[in-house]
Amino acid sequence: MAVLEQLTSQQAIELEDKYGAHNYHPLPVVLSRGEGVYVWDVEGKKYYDFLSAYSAVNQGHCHPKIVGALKEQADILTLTSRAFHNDVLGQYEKYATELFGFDKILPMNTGVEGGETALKLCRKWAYLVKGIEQNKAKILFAKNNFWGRTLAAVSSSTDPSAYSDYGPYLPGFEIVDYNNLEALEKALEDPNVAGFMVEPIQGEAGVMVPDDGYLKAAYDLCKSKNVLFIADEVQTGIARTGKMTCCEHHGFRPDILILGKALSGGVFPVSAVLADDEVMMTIKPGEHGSTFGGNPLACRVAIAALEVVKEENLAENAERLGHIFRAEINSYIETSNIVRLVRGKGLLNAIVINDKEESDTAWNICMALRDNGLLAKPTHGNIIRFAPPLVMNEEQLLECVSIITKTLKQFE
Ligand code: IF1
Repeated sequence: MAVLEQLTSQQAIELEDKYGAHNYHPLPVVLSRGEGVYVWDVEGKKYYDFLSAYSAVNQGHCHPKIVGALKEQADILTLTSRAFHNDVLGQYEKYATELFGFDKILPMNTGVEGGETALKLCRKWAYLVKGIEQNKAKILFAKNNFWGRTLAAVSSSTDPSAYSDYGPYLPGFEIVDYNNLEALEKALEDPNVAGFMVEPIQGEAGVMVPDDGYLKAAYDLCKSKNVLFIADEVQTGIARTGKMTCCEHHGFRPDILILGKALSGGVFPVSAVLADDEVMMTIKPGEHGSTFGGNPLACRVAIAALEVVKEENLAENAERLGHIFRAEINSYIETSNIVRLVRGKGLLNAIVINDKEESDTAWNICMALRDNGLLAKPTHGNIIRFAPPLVMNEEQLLECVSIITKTLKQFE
């Protein structure tokens, strides 16, 4: 077995700095262990994890049932490729399609591959079913969307740090304002529009929750124009917002559902696209795929990860604790001027710091939170996202609230 050296935080950071690409700017903390809602750094200091690997570890770090499934399957069969069948894939497909209520599922690995798959399905459907002229199909995206790092994803991005110097960009994409039904209705007048891909809550944009009724009305508008509503629930899915999917809050089922992150409990990359036959059956053998997608290890892990969400009532817990969290932070805001507002749904929340977007206050607050035993990360300068694992209990949440308010007081 490969033996790892015992490193100090300083040594680990220096190694990454010297040998790794500089495509991230992590908070300076080096983690070496996780369990449930906690992580520990290499010096043994314990923290509450309030990022959950960007909502991938909703079930908590190293959940014994999920890791147990991983270990058991790892000794039996890990990968066959889709050139052959395996005895886990079909069972996973049955379980997941019944759970989410779709005819079929297409398994991939990362979230962005889920997005790519959804867009390919949408274009196939546009030409083979809707009857749009070849190469004319358009797909709408919301301003400030984030769905990953591929060339297609950055081609639809409105964030210069995501798209700059990566051109030329993929054509056939159009941007509409988020949370703006008039803008969507106008864009839908174009008969070549095939789909609208949207996050039910925009994560990277700073946990932007749209107005009540926006999502359902957007879905209805799409239906009236025979346009596919593609829900990117890579971050909002798997109980994060208080229901299995965020769309469930609004009483509709998208035409295409993209899941990732917590679909594996954060054990390794597992993503999926769900749709009914009219859409899914437009892709024929050989027209899309992935070496690792649908591998037996992933399927075993995903079944376990979804079972944990059900067995431990994580959606209900996220809903209940989310209300408590926002109420507690709101009562703090009444007595303070450092936080402008708190927003979110379930346990996907963010606070907006009362300072300029370019200021480093949010970063400094996250450094102080780290020192006080809680890990969170700023997004867009003055916004801090708070997304703990959903296995948290009320007592732990209240302790976290007191760490957060105590820390914020240092900045008043
Ligand atoms: C990074 C944020 C989160 C996503 C939605 C698809 C994907 C993501 C809605 C792609 C990925 C990430 C990736 C991560 C940062 C991150 C993020 F900070 F940008 F906003 F989660 F909050 N759809 N989100 O949020 O999934 O291919 O990465 O598996 O470092 O890029 P992926």
